[in-house]
Amino acid sequence: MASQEAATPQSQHVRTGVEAVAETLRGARSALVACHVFPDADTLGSGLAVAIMLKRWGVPVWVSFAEPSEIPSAFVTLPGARDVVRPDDVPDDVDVVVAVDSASSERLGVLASRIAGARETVVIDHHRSNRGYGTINYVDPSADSTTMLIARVMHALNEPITEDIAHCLFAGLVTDTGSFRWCGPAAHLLAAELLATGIDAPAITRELLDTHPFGRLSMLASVLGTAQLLPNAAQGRGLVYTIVRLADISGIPEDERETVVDIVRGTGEAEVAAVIKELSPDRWSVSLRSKSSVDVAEVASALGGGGHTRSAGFETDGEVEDLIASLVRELA
Ligand SMILES: [Mn+2]
Repeated sequence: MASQEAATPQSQHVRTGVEAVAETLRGARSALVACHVFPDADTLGSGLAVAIMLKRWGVPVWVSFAEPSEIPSAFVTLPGARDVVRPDDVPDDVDVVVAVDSASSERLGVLASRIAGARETVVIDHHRSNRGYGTINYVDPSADSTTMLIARVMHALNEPITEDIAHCLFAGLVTDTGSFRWCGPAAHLLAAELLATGIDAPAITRELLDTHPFGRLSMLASVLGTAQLLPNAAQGRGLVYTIVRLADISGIPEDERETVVDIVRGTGEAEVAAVIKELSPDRWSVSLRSKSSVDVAEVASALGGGGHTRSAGFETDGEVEDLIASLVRELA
């Protein structure tokens, strides 16, 4: 049967749902597990959990992400993180591509090119903007993290969630829910299941969310000192924003700037928070957060990005003043 399947071209029929994912993973002869660029704990936790399972089955598997070239230091203690390979080290002829937590194939960077050569592409994601670029799509925007969907795949497979897998799944769960501040009962139920395996949840959380280099303190001092409040923006509900310039993060890991928005969005006078990050001169990546009434996914989509209702983003070129003006316009 395997030799017949080897000749099968990319499937014509697109299938959806957890059972189709389970079936496809069962039939995988080799796999590339593709995480999104500038990976977070949800994409890496999801990818590493799938890889641990496939390895257990004896399936050759490579976990990779396109950018940056090194795994961020906060994630090196995730089980299997040291086996993550660079895109160039992934063989050309993998059987199945599994894309995790990536709303579009563009989010896979150079790894997106591997989809064309694969027999099947499995997309597992919880972003509402995901249109399903796989041959098998399991997209559920009601899930609080992609690792929740991975847990459901494992349940469908009757695959035991061992401590190493639980560690990976918890990493995505605790970070994407803001330490369980924005999530439903299913997230808490999964947390209970994962904790029962014996993982050290406080240590995992501390490593992922509460550990930063000393240099972050002066970065915050400079960045937060220039924050602006526009109380009339967003129909009078308020916008607070700050800019993180490249000079602000010199000497500290780039991913430290991702933590700025969590501080800025605590501003009581603003429904919407934005952190405008300088990627290169006149190239910006913008993180948006809202509290309760503004759909920032819609705002980000209008500006060329995407995301979730309360957490979204986009990238753009040009003068930062123009960027702020268009953001205010979209919020009006
Ligand atoms: Mn996620």
